[in-house]
Amino acid sequence: MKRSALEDFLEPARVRPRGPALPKGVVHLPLFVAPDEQLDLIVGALELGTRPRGGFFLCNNEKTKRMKMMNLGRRTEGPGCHEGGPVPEAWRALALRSVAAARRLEPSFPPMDPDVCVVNVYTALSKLSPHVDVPTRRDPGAPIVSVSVGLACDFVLQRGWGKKHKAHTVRLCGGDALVFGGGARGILHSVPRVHAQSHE
Ligand SMILES: O=C(O)CCC(=O)C(=O)O
Repeated sequence: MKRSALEDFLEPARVRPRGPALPKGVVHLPLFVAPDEQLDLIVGALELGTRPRGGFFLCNNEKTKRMKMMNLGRRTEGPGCHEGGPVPEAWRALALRSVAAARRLEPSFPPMDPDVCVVNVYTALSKLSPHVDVPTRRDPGAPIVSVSVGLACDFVLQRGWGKKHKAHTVRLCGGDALVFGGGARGILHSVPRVHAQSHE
């Protein structure tokens, strides 16, 4: 697909009012990724994702509904290995830049080495149930960076299971980054809704 045709997938940059406060350790960076860099991400993901081995696979189970996923990075050998290959250098640089920007608001974020990456392709029918991304013993507070390209979604964060823990919903639009780490590294998170009409 031509790069110019992919421009239709980009969200027009809109300045949004600041949303409600997020839990400590979670930083939303609206419009952090410029349109050109978003296109690079799509092109790169399509190239890697459509390889015969190690590319996108369909995930549809009790946690993840109707989503294409691709795993890249660290576990390329041994038990639990996958064949995706390393995280592209430009993506690593973007993750590091996001953490550096987030650290201005949340200086406690520990350093991280972005050596593992999941690419999720959502449609309007996709959903990701509440879950915790298990931290490694080596870097228990190392931040996670989520970068959005394309349609907007609701991203929900909650300190624990059950109603006594307030659910914080942040609307992520194309070009946004969300960083969570330190004491919030083990926060529950989910994507209950993708906004199909968000381009209009
Ligand atoms: O798509 C996202 O940013 C969330 C992904 C996620 O939580 C996961 O894949 O475990």
